[in-house]
Parts: sequence; structure tokens; C-alpha cells
Amino acid sequence: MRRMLMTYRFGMDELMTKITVLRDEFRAIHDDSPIEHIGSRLKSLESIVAKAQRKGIALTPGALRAQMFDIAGVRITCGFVSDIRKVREMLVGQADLTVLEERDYIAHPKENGYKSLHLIVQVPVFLSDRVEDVTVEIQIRTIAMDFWASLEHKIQYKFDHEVPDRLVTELRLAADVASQLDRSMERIHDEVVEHARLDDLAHGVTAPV
Ligand code: 0O2
Repeated sequence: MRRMLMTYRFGMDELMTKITVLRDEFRAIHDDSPIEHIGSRLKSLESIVAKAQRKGIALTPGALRAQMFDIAGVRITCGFVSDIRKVREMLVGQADLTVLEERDYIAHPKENGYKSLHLIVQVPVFLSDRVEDVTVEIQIRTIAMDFWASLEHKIQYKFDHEVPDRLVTELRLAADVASQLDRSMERIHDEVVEHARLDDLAHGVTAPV
């Protein structure tokens, strides 16, 4: 099990490097990046066991590899919903990444209000004696979606997944407010981008090479 977790960490690190390259390249060339923040986490052995028991997954490396896709997770936080689509395109286009599954909880939010785009990908890890394709779950969301999800996650654990109805309703309403904020910020952003484009045109500025 320790060896398996180590390989997951390598896969996660490979992805972190890829995403950091994209973020830094954007910052260097455009002075701005669709990626605000990148984080990663390896599921603890305790959480793996709890989730396996909850979902009836056998505690063997083979079963875990085939049925638990979020042992290694990378989370990308973006400023705007449109940035999520940009980041998705950049990742999906990378030749050495295989997308196994895509869960679009933005187009189809969960009943509780959860929104995020999940990509379950495989990345090759070059070990000393073999190449292993490691599965990593990438979650891409806006700052507002992340704010909501972090609090909801804490509440779920505080109430041992038995959240009182009143709080469930409050969270659902808060998710709507977060979505509204995302829509307002996107509109403002579009206006600022258009203003900058017209300004550049007026001053004969061309896009950076
Ligand atoms: P942690 O502590 O982050 O590891 P499935 O049965 O396959 O549909 P599964 O395996 O849970 O469901 O997959 P899914 O939906 O892709 O969720 C994986 C992770 O997404 C979760 O991991 C959370 O990090 C996040 N997530 C999914 N749904 C919710 C939600 O309703 N609220 C919040 N806050 N996060 C969510 P874990 O294992 O739940 O937790």
C-alpha cells in the first residue's frame, strides 16, 4: 500500500508541474493567468479505508486503482467560470494525459449546490523499471465555488455527513449566491477585457509574441 501511495504522489507531482508551467507561462506572457491557485493532496490511508468501506471497494491495490479515482487530487482555482473552460482545454490537449472521465458539476450541479469541473486523468510516471499510468482527479473551480465547497466539506465532517435540514437549505441558498457572484464578476471582467482591447487598438498595440 505504501508503494502504491508513493506512485500516486509521483503522478500528482507530475500534474502539479504541468499546471505550474501553464500558470507561470501565462503570468510571464500575458501578465495574468486563468489559474489563480493550485493545490494538491494525497488521500490519507484513513480516508481511503473509510471511502472503500462506504462504497464497498476491496482494500487491494488493484481494486483501489480501478474504482477509487480521487486518491491523488489536484485542485485548480480560477478567477472566472470562462477560465475553467480555458484551463480544461489546455489540459485535455496535452498529448501525454489521458482523460478517463469528465464530471461537469458546473453544467449539472449536485443537489446540495456543489459546483466544480472534475477531470479524471491518467499521467505516465517513469519508474526505475517500468512506466505506470497513474490516475489523478483534477478539480477545477472558481474562487466562489471553492469558498462554498470548503465550508460545506467542513460542515459535512462536523455533522458526520448528517447535516441538519436547515443548514442544507442555507447551503443551497449560499450556493446560489456564489453562482450569482460568479456571473457578476464574469460580466465585469468581459467589460474590462473589451475596454483593454479597444484601448490597444486605438494605440496600435499588438498581442505579445
Ligand atoms: P476529500 O476529503 O476531498 O477527499 P462517485 O460515487 O464516484 O460519484 P466520488 O468518488 O465521491 O463519487 O467522486 P466525485 O463526485 O468526483 O467526488 C470526489 C471529490 O470531489 C470529493 O472527495 C470532494 O473533494 C469533491 N466533492 C464531490 N462532491 C462534493 C460535495 O458535494 N461537496 C464538497 N464540498 N465536495 C465534493 P471526498 O472523498 O468526498 O473528500
